[in-house]
Amino acid sequence: MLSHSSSEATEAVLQTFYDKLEDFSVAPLWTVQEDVLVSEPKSKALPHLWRWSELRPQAMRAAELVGTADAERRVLMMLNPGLDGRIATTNSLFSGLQIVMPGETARAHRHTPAALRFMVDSKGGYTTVDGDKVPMLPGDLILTPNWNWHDHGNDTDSPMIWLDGLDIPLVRMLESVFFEPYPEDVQPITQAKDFSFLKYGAGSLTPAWQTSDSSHSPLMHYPWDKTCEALQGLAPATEGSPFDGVVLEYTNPTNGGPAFPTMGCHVQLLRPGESTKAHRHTSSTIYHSVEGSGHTIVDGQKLSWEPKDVFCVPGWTYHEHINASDTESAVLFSFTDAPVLQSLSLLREQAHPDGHQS
Ligand code: 1HN
Repeated sequence: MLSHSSSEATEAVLQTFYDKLEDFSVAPLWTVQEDVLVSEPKSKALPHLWRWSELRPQAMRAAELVGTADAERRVLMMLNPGLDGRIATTNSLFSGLQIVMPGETARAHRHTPAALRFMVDSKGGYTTVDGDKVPMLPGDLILTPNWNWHDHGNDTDSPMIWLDGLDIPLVRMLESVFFEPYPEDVQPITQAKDFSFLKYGAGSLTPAWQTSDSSHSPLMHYPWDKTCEALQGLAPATEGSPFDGVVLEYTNPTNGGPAFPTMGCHVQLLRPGESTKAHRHTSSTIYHSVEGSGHTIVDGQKLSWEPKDVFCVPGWTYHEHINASDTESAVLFSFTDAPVLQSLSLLREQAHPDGHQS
């Protein structure tokens, strides 16, 4: 008859054996089994909020001290306080605040991590993405996909400041980072201005003479006026999601998929006084409040946001949003690693059993 056997060795004998195993670059699974096969994930990343009122002066100070000739990119990285100095805002996502001063350029380069830019403060300026000069006004979302050449320029008289979002912690973990500087500081413009928007920006009217098979959205520019119009038009007509209010995804216009294979982008409107139900999902999210004030309760912790603040929700943490104003709508932009989890069959979502956290 087969049966489970019990251990006979003493602690001392076991320890000697475990020490000996190190000589062969092996280790017993059974002593760490509970750290590996956890009943559910527990992110090391902490819920955290970065205040615009604190970060903007630091970005301006960085611009006084460091030129774009010396810094490839003048970015203040938002490092999660739970991740021991890792270049990461959540386990898999990165966010930073980038500043380009009047007259400056940030030279052309390309890399395998994909990047998004959400414009926070500017009177204009641009990013050129593979020869397409994309204008950048506040609230605009700009994509610079994996291995696309990109350089930034400020041809206005006021600073440009934006939120950078990258999948760099994931790409580093997969040991797939490649980087290449462009041979010149600035790449040539080879397309009509804002070409991807001309070609794909009409949403449900897409070019019929060719098919797009790229893994990322071919649209590099989602201008704020369109986003705003969509939100304002829809909000009075629908309840939206119980967890996110009126939430829209920035989709690939050719197939309805996410902006990137590694990152999805959303914008959501919370009506005056609206408070959502709590849920959690294995994907992590970085939020930026575009307008309005409110709070998000993450794992029982209240993060109070003002316009232009940034905060993160680690994976598998309950979260719910509250618009604190009785008169104004609040709008949150966010990006998530959900497309990665989705494509690997690892995306799980769960509503809070009581609707709200206590
Ligand atoms: C990068 O290349 C940019 O191209 C922005 O503007 C932020 C953060 C980490 C690594 C590379 C950019 C970045 C970055």
